[in-house]
Amino acid sequence: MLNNVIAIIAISFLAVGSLWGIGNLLHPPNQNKIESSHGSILLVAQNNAFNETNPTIYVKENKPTKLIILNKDFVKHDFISNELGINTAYLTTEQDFVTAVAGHKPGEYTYYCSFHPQMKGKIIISK
Ligand SMILES: [Cu+2]
Repeated sequence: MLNNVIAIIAISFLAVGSLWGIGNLLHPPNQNKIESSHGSILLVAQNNAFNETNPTIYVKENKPTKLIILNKDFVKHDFISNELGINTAYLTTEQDFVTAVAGHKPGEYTYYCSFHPQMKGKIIISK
């Protein structure tokens, strides 16, 4: 009897585990994209990248989205989007800066760190 219970529990775990695995295969977690959660976006500058992948930031037009830049590196970083008028000035280790992404015109914009040319990505404003 006890063996049966253990077997049922083991099979349940296997079933849940494989469903979870299949789910991830069908809907792979998208690493290179960031959407606002709870109305704000956190970008961590570390190892000369924003959130490891310099993700594309998605926001809605006419909806200011809070953007927090946090420097977790030992070197200075900044965050600039010329077209959207964002410039944090340089941030030192553990320094953060809160700003907003706001746009009235749907389109594709760019962001970058002026110290590290490889730290650059896109901001997409959609309707
Ligand atoms: Cu940088």
